[in-house]
Amino acid sequence: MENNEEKPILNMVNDEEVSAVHGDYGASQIQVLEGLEAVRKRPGMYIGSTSSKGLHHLVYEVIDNSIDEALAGYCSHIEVTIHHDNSITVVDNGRGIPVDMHESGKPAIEVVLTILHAGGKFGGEGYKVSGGLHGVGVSVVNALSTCLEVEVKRNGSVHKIVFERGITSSPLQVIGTTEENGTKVHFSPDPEIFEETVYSFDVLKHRLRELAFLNRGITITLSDERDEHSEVFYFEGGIRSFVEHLNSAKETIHPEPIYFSGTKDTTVVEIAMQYSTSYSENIYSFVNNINTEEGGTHLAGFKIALTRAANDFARKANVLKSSEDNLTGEDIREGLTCVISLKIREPQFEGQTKTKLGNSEVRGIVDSIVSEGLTEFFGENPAITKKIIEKSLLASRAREAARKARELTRRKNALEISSLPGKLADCSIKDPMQTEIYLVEGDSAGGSAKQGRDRRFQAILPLRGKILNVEKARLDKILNNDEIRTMITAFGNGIADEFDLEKSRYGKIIIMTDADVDGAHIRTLLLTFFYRYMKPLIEAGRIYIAQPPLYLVKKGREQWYLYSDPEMNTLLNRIGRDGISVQRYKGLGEMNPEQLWETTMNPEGRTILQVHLEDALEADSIFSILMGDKVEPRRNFIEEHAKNVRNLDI
Ligand code: 0RA
Repeated sequence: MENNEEKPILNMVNDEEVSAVHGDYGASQIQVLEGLEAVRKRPGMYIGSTSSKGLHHLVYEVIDNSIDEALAGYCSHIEVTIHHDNSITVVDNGRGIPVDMHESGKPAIEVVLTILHAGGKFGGEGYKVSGGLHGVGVSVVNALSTCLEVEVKRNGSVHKIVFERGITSSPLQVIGTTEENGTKVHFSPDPEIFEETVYSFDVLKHRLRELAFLNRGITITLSDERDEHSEVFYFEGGIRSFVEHLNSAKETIHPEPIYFSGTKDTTVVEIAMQYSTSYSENIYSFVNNINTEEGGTHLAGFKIALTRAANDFARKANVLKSSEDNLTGEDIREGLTCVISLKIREPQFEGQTKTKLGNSEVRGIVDSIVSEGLTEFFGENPAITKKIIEKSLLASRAREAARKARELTRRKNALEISSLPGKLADCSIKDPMQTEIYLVEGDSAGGSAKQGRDRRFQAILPLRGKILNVEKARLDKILNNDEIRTMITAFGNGIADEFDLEKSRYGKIIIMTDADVDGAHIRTLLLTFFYRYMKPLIEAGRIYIAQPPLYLVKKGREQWYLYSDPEMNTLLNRIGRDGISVQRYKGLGEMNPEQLWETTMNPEGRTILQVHLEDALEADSIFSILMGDKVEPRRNFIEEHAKNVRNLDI
């Protein structure tokens, strides 16, 4: 998949089928059919998966071609429509896919749509930005659609061609005249291929908005015919607007994002950055519109340059005395939100998920563009720069205090005979892969859980009251919080940059709180803490949420536990209300140890929800909104999501 060899896309089809479709056929047709069949046999190889993710990937694959047209300067508008039947239309006003005859004897458009990677061979030089991680081209979308129709407006005519499961069913013909240029692709994902064929407006919206941020000046429209609504994404400021959006729930320390850009040879670099009063670092880097989650040379170049420029300024301004150590990069990045976007000719993607940029020349290019840009900005904006440096100094002092606090915790642990917290009821099995720890709200529920558990593999840690909101505190203060220290010791992994997944004392960490607002709040506080300081636990899928029942329903000798209001309604509708008694559980404490075991803790019958970190960008924004300083975004978020709240108990 990595090479750009021309690969045909269908495997083996009997001769009758071939001639039925093509009439006369030659070797090249058979090749096409072989290639298509390969895509249909192993779709995961080409689009990652056949889940909902793969389904949405089809849309990105088509749009990427339109974005390429835009980057080449020929396209300004892209319209995406989700139809009633979950088919998709993408319309752009680019040059239109070429329709002239190709040397194979087929129209170029037919080659583009039936041969893998053929797109770039028809003048699509520029930056082949396409492809997200897969970048296989529209021919793959064609192979995986029951029907795909393309209309091209080009050279004064409207041309149309239709395919079924990748095979040409109606050859290219002219169906009208036009003054315009552009391409319209309509496709219906094949339910024989995809496990899920329903499109999510929100998922598409997220990526389309991101593309509009990353490619300034393009207008992208997303319309949903299923409920007749649409949104338009156009950002005058490009990645500056992106940073403003990311910081919308944060208190910023300077009014506008700092922005600079530069081009070296064929590499285009753009950076927008803005500091907020928060304590987290949020840098998102993109190469050819792909989120380079694992970083790489561009990110390294940025960090080196920022650290150097900030220290230079601090020394010159005498904020940092000659006797004092340099500020560390981490100190300087505290509270920084930054988007780095590169467009490069031949990106080398490395790493586990192929999202780490490997091109070594890029490090120096980004370093020099950032150095130049920042030195100029710092020189022209001394007041803002002082604020940034002062914040870094505070971060540096807090880091030193945190180091001492950590050392103290470590030494104390080494001295104490049993270093585990007294509140922890540990399990007897030591192999972490077999064990789990319940974080339980309150001492009384903690008591029930301790009695109800299977002590061989289940540990219980009762948490008293609300834990600290880590969104509003630096590490030194966080380490002084009892509940948090207890968790760190019990888990055994350490925290922040010292976190080590290998040292886990438990395989699962299960949050068990009451099904009311307080419980939800405690759960969010815990998740915020894990997200900011123990992220690998979430990434490894080790964090779970227990699902205690909401109701106990009794009728005669029978009884049922119900876990949601819809379940309750179904039950009431089916059996009626006669002769039944309903007990609404207000808190875990109302259950006796046996009930708690039976309904919530016994692996044989319980349901636990695994916490996923699908999209760090989204997660960061939600935690900032829910836990940060600004009231307005929080109110908006809650209003917007109130309809999804299942059991609000105030
Ligand atoms: C190949 C070559 C050229 C454009 C395209 C493909 C193209 C593909 C798609 C898919 C959706 N929209 C598209 N727009 C363009 C270059 C054409 C030229 O040189 O005129």
